[in-house]
Amino acid sequence: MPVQIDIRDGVAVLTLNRPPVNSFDLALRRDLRAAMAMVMTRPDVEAVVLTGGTRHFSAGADIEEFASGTRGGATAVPTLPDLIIDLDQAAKPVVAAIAGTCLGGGLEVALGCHYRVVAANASLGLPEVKLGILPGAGGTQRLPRAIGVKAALDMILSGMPVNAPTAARLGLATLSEGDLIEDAVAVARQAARDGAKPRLSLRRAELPTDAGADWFQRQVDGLKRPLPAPLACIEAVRAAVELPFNQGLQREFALFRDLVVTPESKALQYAFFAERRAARIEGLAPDVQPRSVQRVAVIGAGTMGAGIATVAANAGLEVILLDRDEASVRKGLAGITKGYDAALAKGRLDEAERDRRLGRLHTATDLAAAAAVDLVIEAAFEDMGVKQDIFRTLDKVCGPDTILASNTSTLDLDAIAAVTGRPGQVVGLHFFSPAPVMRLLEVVRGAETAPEVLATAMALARKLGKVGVVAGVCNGFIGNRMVEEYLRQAYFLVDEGVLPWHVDGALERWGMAMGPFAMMDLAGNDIGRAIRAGRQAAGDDRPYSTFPDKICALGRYGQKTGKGYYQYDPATRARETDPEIDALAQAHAKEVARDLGLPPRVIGDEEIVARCLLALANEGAALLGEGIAQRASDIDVVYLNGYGFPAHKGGPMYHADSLGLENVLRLMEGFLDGYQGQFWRPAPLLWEKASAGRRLTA
Ligand code: T1G
Repeated sequence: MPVQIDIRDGVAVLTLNRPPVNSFDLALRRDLRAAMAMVMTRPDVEAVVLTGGTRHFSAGADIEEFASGTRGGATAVPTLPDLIIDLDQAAKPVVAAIAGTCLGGGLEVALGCHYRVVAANASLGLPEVKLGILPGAGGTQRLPRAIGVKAALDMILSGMPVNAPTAARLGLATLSEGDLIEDAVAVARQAARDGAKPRLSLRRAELPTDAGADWFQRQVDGLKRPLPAPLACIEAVRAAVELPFNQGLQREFALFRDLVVTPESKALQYAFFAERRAARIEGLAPDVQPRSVQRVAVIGAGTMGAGIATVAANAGLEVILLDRDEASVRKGLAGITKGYDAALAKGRLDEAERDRRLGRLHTATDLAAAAAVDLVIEAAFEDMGVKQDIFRTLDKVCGPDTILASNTSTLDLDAIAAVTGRPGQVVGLHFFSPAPVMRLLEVVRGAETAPEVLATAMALARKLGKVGVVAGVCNGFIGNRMVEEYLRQAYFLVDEGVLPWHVDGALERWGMAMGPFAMMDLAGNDIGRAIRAGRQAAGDDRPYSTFPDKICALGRYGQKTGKGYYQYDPATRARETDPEIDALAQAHAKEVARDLGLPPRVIGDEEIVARCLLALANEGAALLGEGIAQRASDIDVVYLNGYGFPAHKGGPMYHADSLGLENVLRLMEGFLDGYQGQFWRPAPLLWEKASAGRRLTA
C-alpha cells in the first residue's frame, strides 16, 4: 500500500511507502487523499502524523510524470496542490515527521502540514530551480511565511537543501532529539488538546522594514545568469509579499506552467535522468554483483593521488597512500591535512569528522603495503613505462582478488593490463582535477575487464559521491578525446584571425563556464602540448594550429606561470587580456593566411560557438558509433560534470539534437576551413541519424 495507516493512542500515523523515493505520482497522491479522508472521519483519531522512510520523506513530485505527461500526468486529480490544501485545511492537526530527504513537492507537502518535526538526518530543500522550474505546489508562498522572505528566496534560488539543525534555526521545523515518530505524535496530541492548527496560508509574508522598496529588483540584478527559472522564482516570492495567499498561489501556478515547457527546463530534466541512466551498465547480466570495497591503496601522492585519497577517506574507506619515498608521502599527507583544515575553518567540517577522516589515511613507500587492499588506484606519472612497472609489481604483491585501477587520462589501459596476469581485474578510474571537487569519474572498461570488476568500479564511483560514466579504451576516452577537437577548432579560429579572448567571450556568453583558452590556462598549456605530442607520436598527423606551441615556447603555461593566453593577478588569479597575446595572435594569423591562402574575414560569435560545439558533437557521434560511450546521454553527462558545459543546454549531444541534425549537417558543410574541410566530415552515426530523421539522444 502506498500509504500505511497506524493508529497510536488517538493519533493516526500515515507512512508514505512508494519506493524508491516516495515521489508523489498519481497513485501516491490518490492514496494519501483517501487515507486523509478516512482518518479525518474516525472518531478515535484526534490528530495525524505524516511520515516517510528513514532515507526519504519524499523526493517531491514525480519528475517523469510532469516531464513527459506519463503516468496519468501531474494535472490528474488530486494534483499535488489539491493534496496540500487537504492538509492545510484539515479538521484535525497534521504533523509532518521528516527523516532523510524532503525535497521539492515533498517539502511543499510538509509546509501544508501544521507542524514539522525533523530527525537529525533530515535534508529539506526546494531544488526545482535546478530543473528549470519553480516550486509549483505552494512552496514559493508558504516558505516565505514560514522562515521569512530573504531566507526563503535564498533556499528557492539556490535549490540547495538545509540540514536539520539549520531547519530548526530557521523556524522551519523542530528538531527531534529522540524517536522521531514518538516526538511527532506528542506534538500532534498536544495540538489536538490545544485545538491548535497553525496554517502558514493564514500568515503574511513580509520583507524586513529595512529591505528597501527595490529589494526584489536588486535580487534580479544580482542573478549570475538571468535564466527564466530564477527570474520566475523571484517573481513568485514577490507575489507572496504583494498578493493575498490564494492569488499568490495562482501567480505561482501560472509561472510554473510557463516554465515547465521552456527549453532550459526540458534540458535540465533531461540532464537529471541522463545522470541516473549513466549508472546503468548495458548488457550486464542481472546476477553480476559488485564486490565490496572498504580498503584502497592510492599510488602517487601528488596532486591527483592526494585528491583521490581525500575522496576515498571522505567516503569512509581505509586508505593507504603510497609514493617512492617518505618525503613524497609526507608532502601528500600534508596537502590533505591542509585541505581538511581549510574545510574546518569554513565550517564545512567539524573537528571530530576531520579526525575520523585523517584516521583512515595511512602512508607507505613499499608497494607490498597494498597487498591486502580490495582495490588499488594508480595515480603515478603519466608515462606508460612507469605505469607498467607499477602494475607488474602490484600483480605480484596484491591478493588474487585485488582490483587494479589506473587513473590514466590518455594512455592505453589495455597495454597496462597486458603486463599483469589479471587483465580481467584491471579497470580505469579517470578522476578529474581537483578530485575532491569534480563530480565526474570516467570508468574505463578494458578489452578484458570482467563485468563484475566494472560493476564494482561503478558502485565505487557512487560510494565516492562521483558521477560514474563507462568509457571504452581510446585516446582520451570520452571527455578528453572530444575536447581535443573542440580545442583544435578554437586554435583554428586564431589561425583565421580571431583573438583568443574573443573565442572565450563568445562561448562564455553562450553559457560555457569557461572558454577554451582560459580552460587551457587552468589545465596548463604544457599539458596540452604533451597531449598533442603524444598523439603525433602515435601517428595522428592531422593538421593542427601551431599557435599553442608558440605560446608554450614562450613559457606561458597559464595560471601556474602567471601568464598564458591571459595574464593573471598573483593574489586573486583574476585573468586579464594581454596585448602581447593579441600581437602574437595577429602576427600568427597573417602568416597562416599567407600560407593557406585564407581570405581575411570577420568571424562572429555565432560561427565561433557553432564550430566549437559541433566539433564536440561530431567527435561524440564518432566515439558513440565506435562503442566508446554506451549512449549519447552519457557523453552529455561527461560534459556537464567535467567540462563546464551549461546544464540548461543539456550537453553537446542534446544541443546538436536541439538544433536538428539536418541543420547540423548543413552548418558543417558551410564551415570553410583551410584544411580542405577534413574536420567537417560528419561521423557515420551523425550522418545515419540525420538521414533517418532521428536524434542522437533518443
Ligand atoms: N521523480 C521521479 N523519480 C525520481 C525522483 C523524482 N522526484 N527523484 C528520484 N527519482 C528516481 C531516480 O530517477 C532513480 O530512478 C531513483 O529515484 C533513485 O534516485 C511541484 C514540481 C532524492 C536526493 O528535484 O535529488 O517537486 O534510476 O539515484 O542518489 O514543486 O534522487 O533507480 O530508475 O537519485 O539516493 C523536485 C530529485 C521534483 C529531487 C535521492 N525534487 N531527486 O538520491 O537516488 S520537482 C527533486 C534527487 C517538484 C514541485 C515540483 C535524488 C535524491 P532509477 P537517485 P539517490
